[in-house]
Amino acid sequence: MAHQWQGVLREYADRLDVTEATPIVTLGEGGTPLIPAPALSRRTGADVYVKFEGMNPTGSFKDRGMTMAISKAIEHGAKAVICASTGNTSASAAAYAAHAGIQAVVLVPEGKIALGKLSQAIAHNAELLQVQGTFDDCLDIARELSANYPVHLVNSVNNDRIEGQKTAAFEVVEVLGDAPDFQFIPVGNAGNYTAYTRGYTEELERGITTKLPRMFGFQAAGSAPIVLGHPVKDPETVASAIRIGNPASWELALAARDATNGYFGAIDDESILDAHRILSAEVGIFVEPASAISVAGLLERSEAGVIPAGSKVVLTVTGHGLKDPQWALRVAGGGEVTPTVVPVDTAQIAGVLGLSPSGAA
Ligand code: AN7
Repeated sequence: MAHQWQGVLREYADRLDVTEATPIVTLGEGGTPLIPAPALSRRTGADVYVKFEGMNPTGSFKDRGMTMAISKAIEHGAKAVICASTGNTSASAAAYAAHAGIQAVVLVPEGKIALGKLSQAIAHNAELLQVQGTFDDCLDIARELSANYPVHLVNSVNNDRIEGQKTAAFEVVEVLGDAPDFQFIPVGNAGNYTAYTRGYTEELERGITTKLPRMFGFQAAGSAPIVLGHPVKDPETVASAIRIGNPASWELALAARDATNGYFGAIDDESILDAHRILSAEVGIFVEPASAISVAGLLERSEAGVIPAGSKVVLTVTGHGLKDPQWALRVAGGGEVTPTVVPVDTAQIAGVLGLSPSGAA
């Protein structure tokens, strides 16, 4: 029988706070591919791999943390969970709560989350409220509700989320045999940046690896509080997943940066969409805009001369392109792709394709 991946709580039971008393709620998350990206290696002179987290059950890395957060919530007797979300956390919370048979409540900024993610939360029967404010407003309210009402908070301020998410670093190390030289990652609340740093640090402490990767995190230019050094009141970017003005794990992320000789940078929206096109067209991996910022960050840092030739580089791409697909139809500089319409006529279609007959048979 083929081996079936057991989900991160079972696969890494010895590395997580999971006991006999923990009811394991899993959809088989983790075990995602680490894909060599020769096109990006050629562009940068580095040895580049893409950790494709869109391959998780709900299409984002959030599932690694959600299996842990929902399992622990139920262990503690929770009957309902709550989160604020730019979309992916709510999709994941809704799916895992549905699987466990408990209620999920999700607060999202009105009109600001991708349709695929909204559809997921609704499909999985979450109580979804669109708040007339930003993600940061939603998180403040979710924290207040969880402090005063019987709803268990599953945002990444809950350490169980970070614990589950650190398993992605374990998987990278298993495949590469050591930590990479650089780990590139999108940053919103900086929970995942914190989680990868924790995972790599634990591997070093266990003597499995010889070094920590330099943790390179990227925010969208219109939503770059960590880079600017102050909260952003009205964050704006096409990368709706990381439209976050006051990151919850800000302090932890600065400590992680300092511990790894890391870096935080900002990338403008056009460069994010350019990187999205490169990753789609040259590597064959379809991601949502927030995830493409890892690629944009590598190209920008490579151009700046910071990435030595031959460096081992891992780009984590956090969410699937099918969640927010319309960006693929945008042409660089503006305008939309409209596929050519043709009649049911082989010769005409060959003509449109510029094909000449391949000769007599
Ligand atoms: C695709 O869903 O915050 O820096 O509420 O969906 O750990 O916040 C999503 C974040 C990167 C940033 N890429 O991760 C939410 C939410 C994608 C994301 C991030 C998010 P963090």
